[in-house]
Amino acid sequence: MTIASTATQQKLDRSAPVFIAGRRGLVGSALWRHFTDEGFTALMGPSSAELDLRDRQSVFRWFAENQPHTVILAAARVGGIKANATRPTEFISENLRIQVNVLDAALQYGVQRLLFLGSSCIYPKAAAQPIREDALLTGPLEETNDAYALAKIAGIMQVKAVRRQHSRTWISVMPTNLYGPGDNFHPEHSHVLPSLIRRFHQAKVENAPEVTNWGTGTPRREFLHVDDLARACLLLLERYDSDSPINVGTGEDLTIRELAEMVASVVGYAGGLGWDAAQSDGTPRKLLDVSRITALGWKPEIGLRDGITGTYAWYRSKCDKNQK
Ligand code: GFB
Repeated sequence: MTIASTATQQKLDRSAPVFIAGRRGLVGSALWRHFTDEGFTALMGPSSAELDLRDRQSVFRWFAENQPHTVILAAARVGGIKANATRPTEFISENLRIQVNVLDAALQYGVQRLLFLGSSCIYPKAAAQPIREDALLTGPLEETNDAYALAKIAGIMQVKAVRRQHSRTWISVMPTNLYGPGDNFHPEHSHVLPSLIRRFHQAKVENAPEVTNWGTGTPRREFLHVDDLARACLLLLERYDSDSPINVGTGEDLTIRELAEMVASVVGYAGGLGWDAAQSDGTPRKLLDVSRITALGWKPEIGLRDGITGTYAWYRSKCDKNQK
């Protein structure tokens, strides 16, 4: 697949209304911080209580009243491996409804620039590593998150269909596993990095001799700080225009065991590490090929250890506040 024609140069008007759907989430809040720092003065981000994106009528009414110029669709039902594996019905149904409502309304109300966020789990389980964008739909998906992945693939297809039929500059962006301040630290439903931060912190406070993590510790994952993703999103809105989704990651991965050791060291937990192999490992490896986005001039700025240190500080500040 050629990428020669995908680079574009269209600076966004900083005073035009930009709708960040999912503004309270991990990604949406990072987008809000970055776009504010970059001088955007008309950001819009109703909470889910103010606007339920699963409700088609409310979404159309909101677009009619607010007329956004640009849309970033960062709203989704998300979760870690266990949430995905045990709640596939909600993951497919809610994500499809959110996407179809927002994309249909954006089409009807003339939104020219739109960025749809997916996930690296859209690629086949056995995709060659690092995973290139053209691996999409070349093989079966990882079973623990196939419902979520299929919803995201449907979103990519809808973006592509609108581009083809209505000539809008809409794009799809596929980030690797994300983390950072504002993450969900739920012990069962969250992703691995916030789970480990919470578990090691608790073990340190309670002087626990050992901590047990899920799976074998052998799967490999790539982790991107959400502030690096936010920078990538603005750059892509201004510089990328193609039917193909584009990957965003660091290009480096590590085993879950290595990640656990790093989190334990940042938190200051000195006890032992155990593994519960009865829990799913999920996909064995999921490293993205990031040559397309790096060719556009973006690279990650926050190293994993520094990113975990900042995220742990954020978690501590929330814990301390809740205890007061
Ligand atoms: O972050 P995670 O849930 O997401 O799990 P996935 C990554 C790996 O960490 C798996 C292991 O091998 C887990 O078994 N792990 C070890 C843990 N301890 C824990 C723990 O305490 N909590 C969690 N959550 N994992 C998700 C997908 O897959 O990644 C989503 O289900 C989405 O669809 C998301 O794509 C980014 O990378 O396995």
